[in-house]
Amino acid sequence: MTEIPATPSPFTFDPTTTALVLIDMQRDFLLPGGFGESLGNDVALLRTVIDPLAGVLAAARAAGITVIHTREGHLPDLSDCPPSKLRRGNPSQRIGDQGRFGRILIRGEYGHDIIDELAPIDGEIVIDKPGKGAFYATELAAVLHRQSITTLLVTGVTTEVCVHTTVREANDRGYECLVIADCVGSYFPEFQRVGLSMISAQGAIFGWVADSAAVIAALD
Ligand code: C5J
Repeated sequence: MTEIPATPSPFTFDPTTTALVLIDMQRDFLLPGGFGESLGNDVALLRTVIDPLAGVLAAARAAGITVIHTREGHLPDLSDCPPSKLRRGNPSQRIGDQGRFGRILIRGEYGHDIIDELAPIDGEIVIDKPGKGAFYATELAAVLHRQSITTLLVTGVTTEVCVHTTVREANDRGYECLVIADCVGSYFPEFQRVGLSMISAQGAIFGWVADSAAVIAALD
């Protein structure tokens, strides 16, 4: 067992039953000129996550920890996208429309894939998800069960949307979650702050929060 300093209390995990989860580190959300920016967001806030997350990913790979990447997106015919989701957002840039990096959030398009800095390598799991949560309508639960994973180190974007939804889903399924504070990002600084507080409040109601340095030191 490994113990690291965390909020609200030290977090203990066994690397052999732990997975590092990278949520939606996709070009559509992170690249300047992409979908995220077209919605009026400052992608620089999300891009601060890339370097610390690259460090955690390298440490996890060196330690032999299971690595799981997720991608939010839809089939080209949008049959897996509820009309309610399709109607949301800026009318000129909706899911399935042509964007600078291909059709927005459509599987197989350049913009849908993971940024080069964090690209999956052979043996890593990639979960394609149509929703915000990584458990909804995906094989994630089966993959974790098959690998006897009980603990998730959660990273990615955005803190208050897909990270939060996934952590909440994971809680209800009995997983212990540690959210790595500098490896999750939001377009909105106040959502980042409050989103992290909500995870660890009330004695870790959803999980624990720690910095990448603590996680990297523990995996060394
Ligand atoms: C959003 C996500 N923000 N990955 N997706 O729509 O958080």
